[in-house]
Amino acid sequence: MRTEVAIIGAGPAGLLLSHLLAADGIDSVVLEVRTREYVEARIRAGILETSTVDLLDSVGLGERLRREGFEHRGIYLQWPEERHHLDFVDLVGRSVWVYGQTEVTKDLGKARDADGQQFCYAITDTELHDVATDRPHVTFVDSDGAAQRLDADVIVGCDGSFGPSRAAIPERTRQTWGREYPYSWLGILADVAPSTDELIYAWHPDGFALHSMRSASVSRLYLQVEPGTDIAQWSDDRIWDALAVRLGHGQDGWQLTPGPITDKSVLPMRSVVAEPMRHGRLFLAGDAAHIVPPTGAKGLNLAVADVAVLAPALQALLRKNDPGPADAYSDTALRRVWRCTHFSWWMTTMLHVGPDPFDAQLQQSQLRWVTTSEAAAAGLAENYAGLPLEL
Ligand code: FAS
Ligand code: PHB
Repeated sequence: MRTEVAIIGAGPAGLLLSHLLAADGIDSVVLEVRTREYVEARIRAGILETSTVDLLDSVGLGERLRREGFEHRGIYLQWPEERHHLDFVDLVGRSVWVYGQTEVTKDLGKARDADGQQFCYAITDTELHDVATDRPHVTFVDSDGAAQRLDADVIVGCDGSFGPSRAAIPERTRQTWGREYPYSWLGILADVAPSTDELIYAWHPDGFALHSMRSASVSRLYLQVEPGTDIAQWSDDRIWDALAVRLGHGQDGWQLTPGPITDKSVLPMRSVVAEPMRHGRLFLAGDAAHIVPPTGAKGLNLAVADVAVLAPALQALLRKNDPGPADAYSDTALRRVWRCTHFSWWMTTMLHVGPDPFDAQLQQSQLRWVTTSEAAAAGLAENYAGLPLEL
């Protein structure tokens, strides 16, 4: 098999990259270890920044998003006895959209099918070869058990935090920064109408809680729990009771309405940044290069921003023989990666409680500052809703 760009991973980064490359007439093959059904059903992110929505719109992927998604002006920050709305539109002129990553992935898959995109799902034994040469290739075993080789001009690792691409960059040239946060998120999906019009991020002595949503009849909520929490220890009643306490049920007449939980999982909280995001003819995009804690709703949006910069760089390299943008890709992408890594850390450390009461005092002061100072609120709004695709 031969193609111009071999894309490893059919998550948002890989699918959107293949779509952007096709718009420039560049051929790609997408390789994916899971089945398509599994990838499209994987419950993950829920918030799209303005830049992401504008990009999806520009490539014909905004219609269902704008029909079925929810445009939000901002978020609520909450702590015991207080709840404050930050209006991003008033603060920085940008809104955010609630539209599940599952839906983005389905929309991308449908658009790629219409384009005749070549996919290889349910593969195994993915290996990258000769990435430092101008004739790189990928070997793998296809879903029929046949050994395959895909020759390409370029390989892009969009294979997430556990894929092989990051390790294909030699140790001697790779630098990785990381932080494990001392807490995890217990996330639930529930068949119940959201009890709020916009997201509530709540600080509470018992722990952080977040009320998000997926539709008018499906809510998405999270609780701070200990790392390594056994989900079996959390009955549905215990989850709803903890959410009610932390989100302020009964405060100023507000009620949290529980409902049937249809999915629950525990998500570790960590930051990872791997530099560089390019080695020879191998480029990394999305979670393959960086992981952020979901508190800032940045993961999916960063993956989009990476490929929005990478696609034109590959077009310049492969169509105009201009290596400049590709040579600049890693530094360009990493400026936004580090900005989002900082913001995700800032939101996470502001809202998650730990054993030290001094930290709790700092957090409450920070929350009061962000909800009373327009300058501080604009800083949060700019990072949450308003970053341009390229910094
Ligand atoms: P993805 O991980 O989505 O896609 C990588 C793809 O590569 C996967 O389909 C994988 O199967 C495939 N792959 C891996 N190894 C391979 C191999 N050897 N060969 C071929 N294919 C291979 N972000 C938020 O903003 N908010 C959230 O609430 C949120 N929740 C999350 C919950 C979980 C459990 C996880 C893991 C992540 C969450 N994220 C969240 C972050 C998430 O949305 C990512 O940022 C987003 O999926 C990034 O997209 P990709 O870079 O495409 O990586
Ligand atoms: C979600 O809806 O899954 C979500 C929203 C905002 C976050 C994290 C997750 O910060």
